[in-house]
Parts: sequence; structure tokens; C-alpha cells
Amino acid sequence: LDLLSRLREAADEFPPPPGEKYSYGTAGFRADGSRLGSTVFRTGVLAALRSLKTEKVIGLVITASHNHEHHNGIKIADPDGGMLTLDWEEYAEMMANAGNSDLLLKVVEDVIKREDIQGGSPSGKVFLARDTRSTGPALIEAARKGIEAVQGVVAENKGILTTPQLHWMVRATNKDEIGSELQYFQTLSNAFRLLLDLGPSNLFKPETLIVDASNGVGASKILELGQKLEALDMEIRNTGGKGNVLNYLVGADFVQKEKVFPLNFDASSDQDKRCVSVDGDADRLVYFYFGPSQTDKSLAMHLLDGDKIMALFSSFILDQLRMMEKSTNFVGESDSRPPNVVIPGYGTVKLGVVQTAYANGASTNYLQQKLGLEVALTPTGVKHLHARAEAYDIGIYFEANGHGTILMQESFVDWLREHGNTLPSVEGRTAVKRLVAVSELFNSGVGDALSGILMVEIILRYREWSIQQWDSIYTDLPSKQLTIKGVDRSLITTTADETRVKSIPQLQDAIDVEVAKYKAGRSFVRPSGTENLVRVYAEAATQESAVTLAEAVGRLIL
Ligand code: 16G
Ligand code: ZN
Repeated sequence: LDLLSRLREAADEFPPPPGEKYSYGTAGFRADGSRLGSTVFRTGVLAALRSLKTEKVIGLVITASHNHEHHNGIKIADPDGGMLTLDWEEYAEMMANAGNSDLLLKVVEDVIKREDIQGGSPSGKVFLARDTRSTGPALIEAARKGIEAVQGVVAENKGILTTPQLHWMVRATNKDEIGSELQYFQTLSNAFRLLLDLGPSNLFKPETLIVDASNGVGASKILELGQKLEALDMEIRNTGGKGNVLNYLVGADFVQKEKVFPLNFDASSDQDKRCVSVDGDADRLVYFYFGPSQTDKSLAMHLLDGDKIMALFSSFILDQLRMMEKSTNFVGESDSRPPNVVIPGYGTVKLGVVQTAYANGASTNYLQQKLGLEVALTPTGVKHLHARAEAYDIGIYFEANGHGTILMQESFVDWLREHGNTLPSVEGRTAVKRLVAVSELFNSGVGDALSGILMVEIILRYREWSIQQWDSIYTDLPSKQLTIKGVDRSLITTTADETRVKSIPQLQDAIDVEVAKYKAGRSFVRPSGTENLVRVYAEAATQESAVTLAEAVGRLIL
């Protein structure tokens, strides 16, 4: 095949390390950065083929997110800025695991045949970006060689970007909009300003926001965004540089999992301040503050995780829909059908929220009971939550770890833009404008910590809330997470919502027996999708009992 005339020679430069098996997990391929050359090269080839097939720009980002600096990974952004479709994940794995260049060529030819990919024109394009890891530049080179080993496809290196930025740029470019990084910043900052303008006059001005940038790519990007926004004072810490290691005792993953504060934060001098942590590639965020602990008078860290962020977002969106509904003077049994808001001229606006089994029980309760929303549960991994959220006109999803977004159907946003100004009241029309601005603020491909920060900051200003007031909308049930190593994780499979073990009924029975011993007890185990271990989650009425329950369930697995 003409298309592949350069492939063999190029592939010989990147032989796969013997004995390694790669799987395109929830977050793409992950491994030690020094052992990823062949995988990255081959994923470059795949992205090139995907670009020829779709006749659109594809994105490749080199990152291992919140993991150690020496890890690295590669992830593909599809033309719509979302994640790679499932059937192509399979191709990616077949290519990554081909034992030598001959076998690789065979797989590639097979994919070309199955997908009926035509060579020559039209030509394809792949955007490349990376985070701040030291193995990044060499891996970008490997990806570029893989992409350009396919005839008629070019690589365009976009340099250092957050993962969501790259997704955004791919989507915008494919929609024939300006897909530059500058435009990304402009879009977010314009939406932020517009939302402030649409808010209460005499806007409440909270104290400076303190940002933990995880010593990663988020540092420079948040700084750049902040410079465009007068109304948002930020102090950025853990910005990388000498001796400051990416994700080491810093960042959203560390803060959320360990429930301790990051390096360069201090309980007493930072007491009561509003703080936010992002992760190494800035697609996750969690807020926190230091204040008196609930049990004694010592200062404790209070975590506002993805669940609490979602609760805040959901109540704001719901408020806007209610305002639109009220504006129409629609008289229906509005109290008897809380989850669905009816807007004459459009019909029922379906609003839904999506969580995983890790969502704190108190958050689910708040969303269902207090807000009256429909809560869907999916398996862990953004692609699952995202797909489920697409079933709604407005779908809001978050993992407890801080990865999430607000998704709006394009047809719904189009309706708002075209007909929103026909609503009779000013309040209703303002609510419409706010929703349109929210749709601009959020990355519709993946979660974006920068969008998340801006949205939180807007809502706190609207509500005139401190972080403590936000925190008090509900109280988290105490919880504990454990990892169990040294067991074969593939032996454990679970139900679709990951709340119950399917493969070993006796294990689930034994877990049930443990859980029944605890007040407000809940526990589940699942195989990690990113590491060779099994995870345990437990919730109970007190922290002590959550820990004992997690440990008891952990012992059942060993
Ligand atoms: C990945 C996922 C994240 C998920 C985590 C679970 C993406 C972009 N990231 O980091 O959503 O929470 O994996 O890891 O999908 P685990 O399977 O090891 O628990
Ligand atoms: Zn991340």
C-alpha cells in the first residue's frame, strides 16, 4: 500500500519492549515514560488513520495526569473533542501489542481494510500536545514520526497544553471555528465576564482564591487565564520549577484521596481561606479550606470534592430553569414533577446528573431529595459518565475525584439562542443568557479544571457564599478508600454500576455481612482500571467505623 510505504522503516526505530502488554484503559495508554516510545509511535499511526477516516483533525496528548512524574501516557481526542470511540480503542490495543514491525504492518493493513480508508487526498491532520513531564519532548517526537509515517497526514505540535485545552482546540477546529489557545482563553474569559454581568448588581467580591497547581501545566495556564480576569484574584502555589516535583504531595488527586493538605499550605496561616487543587494535566479540581474540625477544636482540612462541586452546579442550573419556567407563567403541577422542567415552545427540558459508586452517599441524597434530580450511576472513568450525560438536554457529571463537566445538547443551546428572547419576563430571558454563557464556559469534550474553577467562582459570587457556606449544603458521610495489592484484579468483575461483585458471589455475600454491621454502612470493591490492584471503598456513620469497615472488606479479598 502506498499509504504505508514509509511505515516499516519508521517503525523499526521504535521496537516494542519485550513482554509488555498495553491496554487502552480509562485514560489511554499508561506506562513508565522511558518504555512508551513504541506505543506512542503506534498511537500516532492510529491517530493518522483516524484522521483519514473521519476527514477531520484528531488530537493526541502526552500525559499521565496525576501520576508520578516518571510515568507517562498517551490519549486520543476524537474530532468532536470527546474521547476515542470504543471500536478504535480495540485497534489501538492491537497495534500497541503487535510484537514487531511485520505484525504491526499486518494490523494496520487490516484496520485500513476494515474501515475502508482511502489514501492520498484528502489529507489528514493530527494536533499534538503534552504536559510538563521530562519524557514529554521525546514522546512528542515519537508520535510525530508515527503520524507522518502515514502518507498524506501531518502532525501539528501545539506544545505544552492542559488535556482539556487540546480537546477544546480539536473540537473548535473541526467546527471551522478558531481553534487556537488564545481563542480558548478568550472564550472562557468572555463567558466568565458575561456571567458576572448577568449576575446581581453590586456583585459580592470574595477573598483571594489560593490555587495548588500540582507543579504541573495548570500553573502557567491558570496564571494566563487569571491575567485576563480582573474580577478574579488568585494566588498560585506549587507552580513547578526546581525541586518541586509534579504531583508529589500536591494536586487534586493527592488532596482528594489522602484528605490532607498539599505542600506549601499551612493550616493556621491559611485558615478559612478558599483553596482549590487541580491535577497534573488540569482536568480535575477539588476545593478545600482549613477550619475547626467537626469533632474537636483542632484545625482540620475540609474537602469539597467533585460531588460537592456538582451539587453547587446542579442547584445553579436548576435555578435558571425554574426562572425560565416561571417566566412563562406556566401553570402546571410543577411540584409534582421536579426533575423535568417544562418550557412551552420547547417542551420538557431533561436535566440529569451522573455519578459513580464513589459519590458520597450524602451527595446523592442531596441531589435526589433536596434538588429532586434524576441521578444515574455509571462505571468509573470519564468516558462512561460522559456518554450517560449525553442522554439529557443538560447533563451534569462529576467523579468524586473532581473530574466532570456540564454538557448541553447543541439543539437545546440552539433553541435557547433562537427563542430564548421570546420569554415574557426579564428574569426568564436573563436565565436563558446565563445558560448560553455556561455552555460556552464548559468544554463539551471532557472535564476542565479551568472551566470548573470559573463556574464555582461565579456561583459563589451570585449566592454571596463563603466556601464554608457552600460546604454546609450537606455533610459528607465519613468514608475510606484502600488499595489491595498482590491479588489478581482480573478475578474480580462487578455489576455495571460497580456496587457489587459479580464474579465471586461468596465474596459479595461476605461483604454484605460486614456492611450490615455498620450504621449507614456501604462498601464496594472494584478492580482498578489504571493500576494492577483492587480498590476498596467504605462509608459509615463515623470515620472510625468507615476505616474499620474498609479494612474488614479489604481482608476478605486477600
Ligand atoms: C482515570 C480516569 C478517571 C478515573 C480513574 C480511575 C479519565 C480521563 N480518567 O484516571 O476518570 O476516576 O482513572 O482509576 O477517564 P482506577 O480505575 O485506577 O480507580
Ligand atoms: Zn488528569
